[in-house]
Amino acid sequence: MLNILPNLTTTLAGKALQSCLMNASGVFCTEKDELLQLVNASSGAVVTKSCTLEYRAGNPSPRYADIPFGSINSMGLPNNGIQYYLNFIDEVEKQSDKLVILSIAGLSHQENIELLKIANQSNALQLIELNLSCPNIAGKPQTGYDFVASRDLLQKAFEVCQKPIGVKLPPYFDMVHFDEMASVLNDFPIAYICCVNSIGNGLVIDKNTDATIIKPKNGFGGVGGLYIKPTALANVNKFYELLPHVDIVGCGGVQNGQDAYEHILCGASMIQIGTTLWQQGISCFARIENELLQILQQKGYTSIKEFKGKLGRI
Ligand code: IRO
Repeated sequence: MLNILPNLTTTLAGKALQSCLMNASGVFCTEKDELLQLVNASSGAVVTKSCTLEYRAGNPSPRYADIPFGSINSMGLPNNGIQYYLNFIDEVEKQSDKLVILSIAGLSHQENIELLKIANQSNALQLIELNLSCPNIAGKPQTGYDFVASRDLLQKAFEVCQKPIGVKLPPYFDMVHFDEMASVLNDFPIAYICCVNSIGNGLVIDKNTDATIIKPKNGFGGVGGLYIKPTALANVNKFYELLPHVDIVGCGGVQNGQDAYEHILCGASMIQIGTTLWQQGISCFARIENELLQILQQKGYTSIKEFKGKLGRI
């Protein structure tokens, strides 16, 4: 019998990629040396840290902590400003064909529109991830939880920017909210959606001190890792049903090949790795890739499209 070796190739927003694994925005992608390592890693694409118009130092430390089944962070959008990332994307385009996505997270709608206008001028930039879900800026709600504001922002975004735009969504927890957000997204030519950002405003206590484990926002921060896998899978799967023509990037709780496999079963075309990349470093891509390939081989699949979205129901 002919035994065809499986591969993990995929497409995202019409672009063919060698692997369906990549980093999640925010992890190991703020500085140029980190981004360069990601460009050279065994991953299908790279996304930058979400950026603003100007450099931001972010929130005071400690602002990230590993916790038993994941992580909590309140980084506060530390980044080097949009031009730093556009310059990096220019440089990479000359040496590599790895797709580098620019993540944008303005502190206001006006800032997002300015950022999109600047991004639109870049020749090398191919794809934008508009972050509608940063949970860690004191006094700023997550745009993705305000459906009217999300529509308004997307309306303006597609007026000022002709480049493909994907959106990073917060996790939703109510069927009505999935429907409402889907009906907003359905009205725009969204390149992809990424589900999910961290679950906002968790609280973790240090048992030795009886105090919060991180400092900003009185200890409240976004929760990532295994804690959020069921929520991430539910969001991927619900939006796969509601937005059948939009590519979905799954993000949340991917520690191994089985977790990645489950995201694809739920409908993901691409998988982002956040907490595991933070905890284990860049070698996690090759390990998870091998584990996922082994699962495909065991199940007799040769490509991810053969089982994407084929979640069984009982
Ligand atoms: O605090 C952050 O920088 C941060 C962002 I912009 C985000 O989108 N998600 C997150 O967990 N942290």
